[in-house]
Formats: sequence, structure tokens, C-alpha cells
Amino acid sequence: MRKFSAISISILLLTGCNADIPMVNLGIDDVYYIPRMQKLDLRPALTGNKYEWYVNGMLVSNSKDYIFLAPEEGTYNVELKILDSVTPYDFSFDIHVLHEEIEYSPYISKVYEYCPAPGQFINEMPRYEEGDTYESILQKAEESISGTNDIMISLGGYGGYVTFGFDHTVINIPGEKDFRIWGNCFYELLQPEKKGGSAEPGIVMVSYDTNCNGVPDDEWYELAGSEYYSPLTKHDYSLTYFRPDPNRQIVEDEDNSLNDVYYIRWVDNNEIEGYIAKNIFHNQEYFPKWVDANDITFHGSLLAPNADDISGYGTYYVLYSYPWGYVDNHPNEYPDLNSFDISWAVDANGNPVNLPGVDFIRVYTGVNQYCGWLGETSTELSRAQDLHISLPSIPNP
Ligand SMILES: [Ca+2]
Ligand SMILES: [Ca+2]
Ligand SMILES: [Ca+2]
Repeated sequence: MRKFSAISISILLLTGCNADIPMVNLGIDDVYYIPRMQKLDLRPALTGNKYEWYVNGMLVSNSKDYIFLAPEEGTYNVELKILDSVTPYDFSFDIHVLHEEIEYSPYISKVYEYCPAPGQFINEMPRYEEGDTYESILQKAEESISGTNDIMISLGGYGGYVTFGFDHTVINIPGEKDFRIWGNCFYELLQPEKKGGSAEPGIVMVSYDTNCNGVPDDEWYELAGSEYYSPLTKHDYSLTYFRPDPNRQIVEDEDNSLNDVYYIRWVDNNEIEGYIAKNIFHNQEYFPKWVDANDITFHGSLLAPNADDISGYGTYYVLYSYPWGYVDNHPNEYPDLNSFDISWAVDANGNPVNLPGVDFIRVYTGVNQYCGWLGETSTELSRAQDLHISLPSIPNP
């Protein structure tokens, strides 16, 4: 028995969070129809001393407000008990979770932020063209990595990041990895027993749209990969890059194919400083051209350097893969090593957090490393997939 027409279902789909439901005295309706994997923001208008929310008889929350989110279709009975000596309240209602009207895409649908650090692929992946603004570059980043477009974008040196999302909430299924991200890592062939080659590990952060406004302005959590608790990993790290100084001395290093060694200066919060050099293979500007500021600062965790010059004289660098939990860290042929479990999320103090799902995913370059002619280490990515959405079927010709 449907009370709502298909049209109201579409409206619910469009708004994502459904805070605009007509208010009754409690501010909660008798019945709701929502699509799966979309949040229903329940904010009772009445207050009390304590609150208990039950879904199908199971206590799920003691907060005043509750966000309902279901991965699967079905009818869910929700009960809200407001415990109060003067005005106790007990309200039971049903939420009918339906299949979405337009099938969800398993791939990225939106890029919210693209803020790369300087690097040899910046202004090229995606390409800056005269007149581009932050908005148009963001659009190019979205066109590159959304759907199955699979065009690589570079995040530049340490800290550079991209934030993206899907056309639904990615559900955290217990005991399962939830999404996968494609990079451009390969293994080199000289030491096949050691997993190494061009691993440029990117750290993943996730966020749940708890204020239901569709904007990534909520708390962020790092996914703790294999190096998170390593004593070599620095937390609360920050690093600032400076626009190239037009009066710098142009110094070449022919052995390493560098034609401007002191090109872009950086300094970190340990007062260590260094440079991103310009190399002869990439001649465009390395500082993001759509940025007006004279410096850019990034914050996060810093992984230990993963590169080794096995030639001993700067001709053959191997960037070793960390065991698990990073982007662009193992070749794409290893889906499991490029897949992520939302349950790895930790808060700023390293304590695990239990997220029902995520609406925003951020990836940033996790190392601050320079490898001679290879240049700075930078995470690249081209695609992401929600592992809980079935792949679109290929239409018959
Ligand atoms: Ca999971
Ligand atoms: Ca938000
Ligand atoms: Ca890469």
C-alpha cells in the first residue's frame, strides 16, 4: 500500500536527505517512503530527558535526532521513546525503503574539491587552459574520474587532494570492503618478490553527511591503513608550498635531468624545508595556475618515504608498496589491495569510529618524497567504485 506517488519518490531521490517532510506535532510522519542508501533525517520537535530509537525492535541510538539509512529494500518499523517524567512520548512509525527509480551508478558522480599540491603533472592532469578558474578545473577533474571515464588526475606532491562522492551513500557493510579506487601503480620486474615499482601511496579519508546538507562540511576520518600506527608515520603533519620566487637562482642538475632545482620551496611544521625541482620532461608551470594565493598549506598524516635508489647513483628508483590501505599503492590488477573498508576509519586521536556509511571520500598524497629525475612522488587516480552496487548490465545491441 503506497501512500506516496512515484513523483514524491523522485523528489525524495533528488533531495537525498529528506528534511522537508511536512511536520506534524512530533515533527515525524506516520509513514515514510524513501529509496535505499539515502538518509532520512529524523528530528523530533519534542524534547525530553533521554531518547531511545529502535529499528525493528533493536535499540540503535540514544540521541535526540536520528539519521535512518538502509542498504536494502523493505519495511522497517521505527520506534522513538522520549523518556521524560513530565511529558514522556512513545511513537512508532514505518519506513518503506524502495529500490531507487533511476538505477544508482557504482562509480563517482561528483567531485567536490580538487586541490592538488604543486607537481610535474599539475596544470596537465587535468589540463589548465587560459581563462580556467577553480570551478572549471573542478569540472575537468569531475569529467576525468566520474563514471567510467578513467582519465587519470594527479594530486601533486604531499597533501594535494581530491574529494568525491556517489549518487547515494556508500554503505559500510560489516566485515566487507566497501569501495575501490584505481591508480596507476605498477610493479617493477627486477625484484618480483618485493612488491615495489611506482607505488605513490595516497591516504584515504571519509566523511558522513551528518548535517544532511549535501556538502562536505562534516567531520573527516582517516582510514587507518597498514602504516597508521607505525612509529615512522607522523600525524598532525602540515606543509606549505610557496609560489616560485621570480628572483630565485636557476640552478641545473644535469645528472638528474633537473633544470630548476630551487623551483618551488616548501617548509613543514617541523621547520624542515626543501624544494620541488623542475625537470626537463615537464616544462609547464608546476604551481596550480588557478590558485591566486602565494602559498598553499596541506594537513594530514605523513607516511615514511617508500623509495630506494637501488642503482646507487640515481638512475633506478623503486617505490615500494605499503602492505594495504592506500591508493595508487598496488597495481589495479589487485582489486583487494585497492579496496577500502569504511570500518578502518579512526578519529583524530586514532580511535576507531563506527560509520554507517560515507557520502564523501578524500584522497591525498601521503608521502613527501623527491626521487631525482623521477620527480616528486604524487598520488594519481582515475576511478572509484562502490562495491555494493551491482555493475550496470551491458545493453543488447
Ligand atoms: Ca565495511
Ligand atoms: Ca554536510
Ligand atoms: Ca602514480
